[in-house]
Amino acid sequence: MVKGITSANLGIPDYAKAKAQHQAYIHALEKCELEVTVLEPLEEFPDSVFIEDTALLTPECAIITNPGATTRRGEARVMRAVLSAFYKNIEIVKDPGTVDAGDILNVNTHYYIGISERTNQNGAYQMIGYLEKYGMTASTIQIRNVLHLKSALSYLKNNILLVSEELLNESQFQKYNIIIVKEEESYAANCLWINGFVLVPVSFPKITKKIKDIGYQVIELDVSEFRKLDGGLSCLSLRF
Ligand code: CIR
Repeated sequence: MVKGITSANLGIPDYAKAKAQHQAYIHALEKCELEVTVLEPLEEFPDSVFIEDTALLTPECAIITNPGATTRRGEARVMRAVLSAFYKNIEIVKDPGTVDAGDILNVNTHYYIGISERTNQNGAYQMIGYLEKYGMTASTIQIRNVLHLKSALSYLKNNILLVSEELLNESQFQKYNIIIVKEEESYAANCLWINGFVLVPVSFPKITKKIKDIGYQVIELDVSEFRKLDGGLSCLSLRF
């Protein structure tokens, strides 16, 4: 993973530290009462630890993406075999469409798809087609300044949306109870609601307090080594 893609100027990840942080992340998922399957590392794909980008998992089907970074394409191919153990219905995004599932935010049966440097219009159309085939809905949102849509927001259930300032005015989000993530804490916009717990990156006291104040049990996790590769909390797992 130390050779993963990055736009951050935070240095090369410390591998031993990253492994320890990954282990703590797995324990946190288990604490949230999830059963965790840990896959074998793919040494030839340094970004494969960011597994969230390779597939969208819905209650009805798994959709394998076609990652926007060419060095990540092979990760999605591996996921097809992995997911066939869990899913009967598997769909695949194909060229010229590209999608990183880090660009897709799920709220109930709706999916918001960020159009980004990684996810293009064609990929989004394919996604929408698959989601509608299985009775779900989707819409697109143009994003700027962040890698993925979910780098800038998280859905915390109960109609609560955590949104960083740049997406505040998005008309599609006005129906939610919005918690604003200020610019200086923008990395913490990527949180993870799981079974009443919220996983939050450490060292973001303002947003941590706001989440605690609404009554959620917060688990703070250090993911500094993954941040060095533009990764956040949600990217390190696929939940279903
Ligand atoms: C990449 O650039 O693809 C990885 N280094 C980081 C991916 C992070 N994934 C995510 O936010 N869903």
